[in-house]
This record gives sequence, structure tokens and C-alpha cells, in this order.
Amino acid sequence: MPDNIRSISAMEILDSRGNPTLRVWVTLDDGTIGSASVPSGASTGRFEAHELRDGDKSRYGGKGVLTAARNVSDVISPRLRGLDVSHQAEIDRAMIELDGTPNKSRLGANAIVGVSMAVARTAAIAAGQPLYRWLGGETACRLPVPMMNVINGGSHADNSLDFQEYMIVPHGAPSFAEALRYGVETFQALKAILKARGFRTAVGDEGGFAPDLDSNEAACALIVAAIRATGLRPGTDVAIALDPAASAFEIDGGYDLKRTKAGRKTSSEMTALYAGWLDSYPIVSLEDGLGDDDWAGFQAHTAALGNRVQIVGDDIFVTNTQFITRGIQEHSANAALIKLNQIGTVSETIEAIDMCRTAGWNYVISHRSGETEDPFIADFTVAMGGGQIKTGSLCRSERIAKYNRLLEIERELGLRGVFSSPFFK
Ligand code: 2PG
Ligand code: MG
Repeated sequence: MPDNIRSISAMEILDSRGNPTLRVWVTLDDGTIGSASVPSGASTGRFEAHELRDGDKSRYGGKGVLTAARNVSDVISPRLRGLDVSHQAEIDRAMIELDGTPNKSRLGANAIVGVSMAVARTAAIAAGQPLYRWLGGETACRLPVPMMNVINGGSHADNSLDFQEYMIVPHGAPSFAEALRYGVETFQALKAILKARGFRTAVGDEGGFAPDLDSNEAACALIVAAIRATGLRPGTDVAIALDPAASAFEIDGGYDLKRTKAGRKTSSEMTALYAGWLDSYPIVSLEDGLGDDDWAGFQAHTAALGNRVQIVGDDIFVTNTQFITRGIQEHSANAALIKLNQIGTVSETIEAIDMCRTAGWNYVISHRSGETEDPFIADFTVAMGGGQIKTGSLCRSERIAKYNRLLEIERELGLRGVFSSPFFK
């Protein structure tokens, strides 16, 4: 049986923040080998699957992942040996059972998701297909509109901004390649504007600029100026998406905008603040505008803004069907952010996406702030067909790797490739 798994191993590598993470290798009986690397978040939701770190302070400040690597070779590999690599759901289920905890804390979600992703890639290689086609079938031909994080704040930068991500969304472009060009030109224009106004142009964790602006809102105004400076039309060609990642500044049931000294706000005051911004800026998507336990707030927030903007739940749903089910029932959002390592297997991630589709929700496949050069999510996004990816700024190779892979896929699809805006224009 050439497609049966012979062995699985893992090694400790580094992510884009210089923290240890895993690369997993799957070898089949016929010698076929595939690998995948695991990303890591900073602004994590409280109910994310558990990232297993060694805790041995004498190595990497306790962040080593040698235990997780050993779990791959000593526990997971013997269990999966002999299974057909194309049976993703069966393999993922076997790992979930082997782990036996609700949040994958025994073997580590980093170990499990690494194996799950490497299994998908190896199966694609064995089938002689690109990963996007293996996972998405013949109809996988939709390129995503990218959300490009050009101004970083919050947990991703040591600057003055409370909000974590200000993204540009080139949804008016005719193709992915052109969307990328719109994004890059806007990014370069933004750099020139920041320089001219005396702000620093150093970048944060996801490659966006991290200036010390006076207010959170000032970032939106700068982005609009940058879009205009390129000759593109704000809103029509390039819009804005926000991820305040509000859990990071949610304290005792309120929202403390400490960095910008804008004071403490209630949940409904935060929603009112965003409503004002929607009047002034071409914002098409708002993620985690409130904290991950503010379910009542999210419901009110979606009722107030959900017909004007995509409301995305990230930390509140953590790619978990249990939380997405509640979100759908309570109308907490109208879209979900999707991160493979939040839930821990490819199959469970696909279940979360299926649930969004059934509910008529949008979904956005996302990187983590700690990334590797593995472009897995580029293929995964095209396979899932939701038309949106969030994968960082227009510099730093761990982000660019995903964009470059999407360029390749668009080229390969040729005339079959589709690029269309998922937003109201
Ligand atoms: C987010 C992500 C990715 P992190 O909040 O959406 O941008 O950040 O990986 O730090 O959770
Ligand atoms: Mg987020």
C-alpha cells in the first residue's frame, strides 16, 4: 500500500518572532515525504486549543517544543502508522482520541495540528495534486481578497495604539495579482506619508508600520491618505478592515483605551465609537471589536452594525464549532476568523467552515502573528473558497510567502481563476 503512513517525526524550528515551533514530516511506505510548519499566536483567545511548551526555563525561556516533538514521534507516529494518508478525517479523529482532552493539552495542539497539516500536504503530493486542489477539488478556483495589516498596534507592537490591526482590503481589483499591487503601492505610499510627517516606519510583528499616533482613529485617516496618494479610490478600490483585538484591553467588564489615553468605555460605547468610524472611513470588516467573553455585547454590536459591515469573531469563536454554534444562534457576528491551530486539526477546521457556510456567514482564513515560511494557508484558502485571507503586511517573508504562493496558484488556474469581492461595494 504505497499511500500508507510509515513514520512521522517533528523537529524544533523557529517562528517569525524567534520562538520555537514545530516542523512535522510524514513519510509514506513508498518514500513520499511531506512536511508542514506550525504557526503561533500572541493575542490568543482563552479557549484556544493548547500550545504545548516545555516550560524548561534553561531553554528558550521555557518556550521550547521538544516535548511536543517527542509526542509526534513517540506517541502519534506509532498510532498512525499504516493508515492511508488520504483518510484525513480518520487520522484527525485518531489523534483527538489519543489525546483525550477537550483542548488537546496532553499531546499539544501544536503537535496535532502539525501532523494534521503535514498529512494533508503529503496526501496531495502522493496524489500528484497541488494542495488547494487536493483539499478543495476541481471547483477550487476562487482567489481570496487579502486583508493586509499595514498598521500594527496592541499586542503586536510596542507603540501608542490600543488597536491591534489596521488592514487594507483591495477588493476592487480585477485579479489577485492586481490586488497585491494595489496593496503594495498603498503600503509604500503609507511609508512615505509617515516619514514626511515625522513618524517612525519601523514595523510590528506582522510587518505593518508601528507609529506612535495620537489616537486609534488617526491610523484610519493615514490609510485613506495613502490610498488616495496612489491614485486609487478609497472604498471602491481599497477599503479598510480592523481587528482591534479588544480582549487585550478589556478589563473588569469595560474597555480601557490606555495607550491612547482615551479612557474607559463600556461595550455599547465601543460600538458607538465604531459606528462613528463607519460614517467617516470605508471600513468593510470589523473583527473582535469587543472582548471574547462579551457575548451580549457582540449581539448588540452585530444588531447595530451587521448590516453595514462584516462582523468577524476571532477570539470569541476560536474556530470551535461549539462557540460558532452559539454565535449563529445568538447572532453574535456574521463571519468567523478561521485559524487551524486554534482548533488543532484540518478536519475540525473544515467543520467550522462548513458551519459558517450553512449559516450564510463569511469566513476569513488567517495566519498567526508568529508565522513560518510555510504557505499552507494560501492553498487552504483557495481550497475552502471563502474569498478572504488575512495574512499580514507587504513586507517580511513569512507573510509574503503566502502572497507569492497565491500568485502561483492564480497563474496555474489561468482563466479558471475567479477573483470577486465578498463585500458590499
Ligand atoms: C489575530 C491574530 C492574527 P494572533 O488576532 O487575528 O493577526 O493575531 O496570531 O496574535 O492571535
Ligand atoms: Mg484577531
